[in-house]
Amino acid sequence: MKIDALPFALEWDPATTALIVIDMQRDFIEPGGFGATLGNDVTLLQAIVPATARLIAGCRAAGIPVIHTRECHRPDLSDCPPAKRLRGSPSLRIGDAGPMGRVLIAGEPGAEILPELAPVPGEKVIDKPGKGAFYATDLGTHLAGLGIRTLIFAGVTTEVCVQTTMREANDRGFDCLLAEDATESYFPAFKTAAIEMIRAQGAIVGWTAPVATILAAVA
Ligand code: C5J
Repeated sequence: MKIDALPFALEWDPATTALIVIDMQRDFIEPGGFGATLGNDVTLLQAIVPATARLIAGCRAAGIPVIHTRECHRPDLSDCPPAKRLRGSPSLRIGDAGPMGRVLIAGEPGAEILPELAPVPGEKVIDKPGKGAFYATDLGTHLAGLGIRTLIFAGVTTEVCVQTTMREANDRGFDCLLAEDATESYFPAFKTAAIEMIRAQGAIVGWTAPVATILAAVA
């Protein structure tokens, strides 16, 4: 099968495809979380929730596995490098108590996925300490077990955790397709640049397409 993506049509097989939804957590999308403590306008990210929900629903209906990731750390911070925690001047650091519990800590309300996009029973949820979802997780083993070769990506933020994971996946031999309107950045220019980078040089990292196009191909 082919999907009408950029920079050229992507050949794919729904039977060997999974959707990865990156870090659609309250900590990045709601006020008072990790994203906001860094000084970002989190309302920008809220706009992609409906398109992301449609993409998830379409993939579920087509039997395409949906995998969710959460960027978060253990309560004792043993998996959080000091360089990550101490960098910059956020209003709250990782592990500090905030309005949604301890910032970016597993099990706290802020680390949860938005209720509108919540995993259903049986869907894989990967807690990751890094920006890339392959680093220090069992994602690679899980995908190998499913026989997955193509990955559709959605989530936040485009140029940080989404693009990092796409690059990790690309280096591991997966074909990667980014859903353009189901990903967002706190910096619109960075989203535009990331999309251009991904599909430049003959899809050097992967392909991009709107959710509607992906859903038409999936149906
Ligand atoms: C960031 C992410 N931006 N999920 N995390 O720190 O992109």
